[in-house]
Amino acid sequence: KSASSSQQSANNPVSTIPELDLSKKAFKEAVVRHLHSTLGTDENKANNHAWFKAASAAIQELVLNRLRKTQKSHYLNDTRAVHYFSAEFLMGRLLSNNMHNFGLFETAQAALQELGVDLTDVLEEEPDMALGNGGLGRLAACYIDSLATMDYPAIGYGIHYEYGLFRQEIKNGAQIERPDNWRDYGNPWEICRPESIQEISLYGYVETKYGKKGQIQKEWHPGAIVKGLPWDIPVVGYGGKTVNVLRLWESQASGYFNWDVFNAGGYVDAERENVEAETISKVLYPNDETEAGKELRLIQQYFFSACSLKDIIRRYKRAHGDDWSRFTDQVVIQLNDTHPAIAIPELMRILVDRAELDWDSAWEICQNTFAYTNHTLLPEALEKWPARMIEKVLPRHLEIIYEINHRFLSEVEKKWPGDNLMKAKLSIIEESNEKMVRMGNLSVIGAFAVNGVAEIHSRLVKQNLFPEFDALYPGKLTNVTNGITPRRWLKACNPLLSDLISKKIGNDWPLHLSKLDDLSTLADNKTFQNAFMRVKQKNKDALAKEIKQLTGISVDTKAIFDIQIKRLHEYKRQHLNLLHILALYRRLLENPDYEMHPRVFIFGAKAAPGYALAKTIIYAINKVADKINADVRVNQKIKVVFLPNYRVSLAEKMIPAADVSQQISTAGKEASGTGNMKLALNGALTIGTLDGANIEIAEEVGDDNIFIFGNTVEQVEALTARGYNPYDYYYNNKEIKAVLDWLDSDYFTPGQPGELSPLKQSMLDGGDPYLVLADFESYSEANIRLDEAYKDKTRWAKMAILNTAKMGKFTSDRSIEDYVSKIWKLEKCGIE
Ligand code: 8GP
Repeated sequence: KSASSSQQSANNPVSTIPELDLSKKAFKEAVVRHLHSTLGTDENKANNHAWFKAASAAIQELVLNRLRKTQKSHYLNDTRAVHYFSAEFLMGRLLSNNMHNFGLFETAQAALQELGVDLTDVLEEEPDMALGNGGLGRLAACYIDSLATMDYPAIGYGIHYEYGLFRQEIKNGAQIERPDNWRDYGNPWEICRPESIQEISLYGYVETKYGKKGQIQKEWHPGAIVKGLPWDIPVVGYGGKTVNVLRLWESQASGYFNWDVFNAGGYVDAERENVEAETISKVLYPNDETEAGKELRLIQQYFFSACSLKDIIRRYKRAHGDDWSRFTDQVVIQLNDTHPAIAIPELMRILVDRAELDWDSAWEICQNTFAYTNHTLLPEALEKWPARMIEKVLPRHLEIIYEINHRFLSEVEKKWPGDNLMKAKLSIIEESNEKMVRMGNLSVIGAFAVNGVAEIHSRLVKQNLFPEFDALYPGKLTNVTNGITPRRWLKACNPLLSDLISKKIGNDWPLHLSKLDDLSTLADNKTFQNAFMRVKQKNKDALAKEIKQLTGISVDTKAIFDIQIKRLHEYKRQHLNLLHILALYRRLLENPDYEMHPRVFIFGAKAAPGYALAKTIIYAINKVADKINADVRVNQKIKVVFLPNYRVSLAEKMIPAADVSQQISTAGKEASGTGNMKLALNGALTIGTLDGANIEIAEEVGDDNIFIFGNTVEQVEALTARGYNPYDYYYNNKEIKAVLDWLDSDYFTPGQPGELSPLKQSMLDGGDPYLVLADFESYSEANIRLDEAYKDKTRWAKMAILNTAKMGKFTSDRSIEDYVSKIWKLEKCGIE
């Protein structure tokens, strides 16, 4: 077996599509043609950006060819499709990915070389499509990659934000937010589709009328109409056969825009009084895990949900006319968190008010159309909208929500007669001071399936978040563990490791990731260990150059590269990592012979602009970094690096170079994590808590190949139930006390004592809500185990290889197959 597979060249094109010319000659000609005819320049004048545009245009020719074939095939076969509704798609860059998916990367590299151009420089010209915040948005991008790769009919629906997630600069240690103008010089991939414009309504009032048979009819007289202009981003499957679409809506003023009503809303910040309809798709809310609480955000959600529903119904009607009976055979809509949940009452409105179906028939269609994924248990992230705000923006929808709720509460009454507390708990409406609409409850009631994103998370969704719903609707709540696309997160981002793997086990692992398990037999093989660690070393050398260029900091590439990359949030506990760094610093100052392998702590994280403590943590990391990196007493042993503007394309450079992956959230708080999977896939060892998908990673790699520490979910629950007091740890552990007190001094912020005190406060008087102090000691011990393991080169190499080998489960292809078999019930539609 291994003899025949090792004969396959690592770099074989993956794609054999007869009608496409994938030769070097053809690619070269296409690039030059586009340089001349699309960009109006020539080989001598073109800069890297022009080459990027020309190369993208050359690839886009192939993409569009396959897109046409895919769409025709889906149309002729009248396929059932999944419609992935998501307020975020964190796509990153597309050129390298699309080249890889057509099996054209090496060809393109050689072709450009002959033209005197370096592909690496060309790829750097592409801005990230950063239309998302973090995990949820990147997950959506991985899922549409897998859907196309596995030939499933699917379409992603979202918002064409003019500004994606802010660009982060670090000034004197602090985060500064700058606008992200990702489309300044145009986007070579997107296709504008004015022929598919949709119009949606906002504001106004509802008129109650009586129909011919005396039945009550509702008519919504909107106060404003907004146009949605679709932009299509082709999504190329691996192998280039299926090309699906991500359709993103841009808002535009329509002729019918009623400025008076719109302005009376006064919903945008005061300085933007001259508000235009375009505002709706202007910016991505830079919040992760917290609800923005802005009317504009509600309008964004409705805008893209309503445009997408209209688009789906237009397509359905083209094939089935006014016959609604087959709608749920053809259409399934996945709600990526509750952001698009307003689509539920919107579909009811269309069916009842427009199509004039009776309520029960409409509700049956609705309940068989939607499925909902929950991504977080944090109470502050569970969306709620003031009823008054929905009434103003979407008056008819509020009526429909009340009606859904009324009927739902009579179901509750049947199940738990007379139990008013139960009704209050499950009701879509929260009767607080201000009446609120709970989007989570609406989603559970309106969907036929609800899933969490890792085993433990789904269990907690059932046990803690929605236990009564689980009793009321047995079987509705389920799990689909997250996954990541190995095409982007290994094949494309780590070519050296990919080639090494392909040489050993053949080159079809990007499609069948469990084949990586064949590497397990090589984990003890000295030659393979050396080759594997040589690749890691080269990737570390490359990252060290990047670090130098971005921050001016020189790092020892023989040190352990220890990486924590994710959004900045207290529950993710970057400050636990920081406290440990401070502890090491103290140990080294007190005992210069303190035994440890040199280590570089590398961070990447954006904080929500309004999240003060998260910004303080970034500031603290940078201030500590300045001090440690300049302190000759310790800087041969530790360095601290904060890489600014963490994003998909930076992750692609960091992940291949990681020795250690920090996954240290408070148990029960991180729904899944996906960075944990990417890092382990690239041979990094995890130091982590028993939280989210870490638990499943530990099951796959085995306890010997991961550093687990800290309180478990049960222990966290018991500790908080007992009454957790962080001062117990502060007074009982000298090291904890010393490093926390250090934050009050001006040691790290010369002349400015107290700048870091809020961080200390949060962990003492603030109650330490994420149990940093409770886990500190265990974390510190795990770090010692890790350090010892690293000193044994052979042992470490074996562990790293086994991490890569055992990641098969975490391909997003497996997640998609789970969704397909448990929820979506799709069939593949192979394209020629
Ligand atoms: C994230 C979860 O925090 C993470 O554990 C999980 O892996 C990821 O979703 C994908 O399932 N949640 C979010 O990104 C999130 O809730 N973002 C919304 C507030 C925008």
